Amino acid sequence: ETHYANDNVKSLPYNDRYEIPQKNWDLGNTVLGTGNFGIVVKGSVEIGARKSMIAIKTVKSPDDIVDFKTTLLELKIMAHIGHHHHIVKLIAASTENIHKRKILIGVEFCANGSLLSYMQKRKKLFTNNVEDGQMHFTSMPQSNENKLVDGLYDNLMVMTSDISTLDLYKWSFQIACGMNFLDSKKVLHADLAARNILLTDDLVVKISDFGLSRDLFQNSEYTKKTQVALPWKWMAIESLKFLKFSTKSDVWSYGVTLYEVFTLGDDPYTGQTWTEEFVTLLENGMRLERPPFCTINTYNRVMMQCWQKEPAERITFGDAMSFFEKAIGLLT
Ligand code: ACK
Repeated sequence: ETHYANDNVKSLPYNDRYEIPQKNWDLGNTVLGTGNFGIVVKGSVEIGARKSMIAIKTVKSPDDIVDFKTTLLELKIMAHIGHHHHIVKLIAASTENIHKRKILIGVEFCANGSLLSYMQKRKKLFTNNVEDGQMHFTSMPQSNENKLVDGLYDNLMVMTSDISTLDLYKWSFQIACGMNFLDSKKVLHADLAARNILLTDDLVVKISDFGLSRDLFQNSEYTKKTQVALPWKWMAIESLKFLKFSTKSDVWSYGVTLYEVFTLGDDPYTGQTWTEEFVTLLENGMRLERPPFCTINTYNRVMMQCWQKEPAERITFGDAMSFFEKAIGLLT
């Protein structure tokens, strides 16, 4: 069985090259969001002579051991894996007040927020190039730059920028790249979903909120706390049944994330509520249907292959990268 960095939180050494003294941090009052374990605020940090705008993640409630452990694990893993273009970049960290269970994690600011909220806002401004499950080349998708509306709506440029099928394929590719990198570093994500993917101002995907450990899922404190929040719609059969997590269960979640991407942020299995029956349905072959904005090919060769019952039969992130690289090549 593969050993993942997520499993030995205690033995994973803390790489302190990102440490910046607390006095150099400026935590703003703008709360960007609240996750399961952390709070994210907009702020800045001074490194040398340079002040950078960043997003700062802190422990949600320091009294809660699960919040603390999860945040610390995320920091340790981020500092351990180094940089990748499609993983949110760690800029600064502070563990000065770790004895008070306070941690600061400073990451690059992603102006377009989460991929999920971005897509949901753009639903009305979408150029679809897929019809009857086929790509239509007659109406070639245009890049975002060309789609900016000028004239009357000059000052609404960003709001009126359109997205097209091409963007969905690019994001699918970029998410696979980031996940392939995590895989190569033996790190599990364990909570891959569009809500945990960020978008920069130039619409580049950055995977974030990783570092959940199998340990935590097995921890009764965690299960108690997140009974409602458990990402069951994104979880593989073996994760639901045995709390078994692996790169292959991340691949399953990637498939569900693709469903979100190709529906522009629809809730998977809409209307379903959690019951044990859900696992049985999956075991009997129930799967998400093909979203309208991806081709039959994409659905059959990638999404459905992420949801093979047998983990070993699922595709790899490398396979998904090759597939989408080719698809984008055909689109551009
Ligand atoms: O969609 P949003 O506005 O963008 O809501 C979520 C929220 O915090 C909870 O995660 C936002 N957020 C998280 N990290 C960042 C970041 N590095 N840059 C910008 N926004 C962020 C996210």
